[in-house]
Amino acid sequence: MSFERTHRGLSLIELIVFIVIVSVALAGVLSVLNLTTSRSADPMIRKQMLAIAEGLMDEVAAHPFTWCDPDDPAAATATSAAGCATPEALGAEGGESRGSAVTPFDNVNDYNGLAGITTGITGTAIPPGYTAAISVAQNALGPGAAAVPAAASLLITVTVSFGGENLIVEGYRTRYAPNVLP
Ligand SMILES: [Ca+2]
Ligand SMILES: [Ca+2]
Repeated sequence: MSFERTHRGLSLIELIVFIVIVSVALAGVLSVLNLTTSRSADPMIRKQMLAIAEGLMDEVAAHPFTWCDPDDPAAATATSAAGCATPEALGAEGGESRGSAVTPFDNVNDYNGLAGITTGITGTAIPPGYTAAISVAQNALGPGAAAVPAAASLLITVTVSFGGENLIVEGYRTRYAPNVLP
């Protein structure tokens, strides 16, 4: 047995072949990584959209859900829309607008149809490029006989957009305390 033969190192040719094979393999792996990154949504943008949507959802759901407009004297006593001089209907009542100092939105349903939102709950601007829209609709909640009827359950849908991307958050508000005013 020859000592030189069993312990000889790599030849230059073998080394070059090794480097070429590793380079080709690495290029393949990197190109897959590149493709995955470029086609996945930017996580920062998604997180920002979610934060905006959740903030708006909290703002809407924190409002009263009464039969009468809360400005109506019967708002705290009416047990149906028939008992109101100004019943609460889907959408804003006359003169109401979001964040108004005089006649602000005063019910969950007033937010229905609000679009092009660029401010958060505190009135401060949300980051540029993001916009939001809100819809509110009667929607029965729960299965069969146990369902909360549509008249006592509102589905709130907040849609936040950035570029061509939309993120939708849905939540329910039920009439658990119809006559309670803030
Ligand atoms: Ca109202
Ligand atoms: Ca309304």
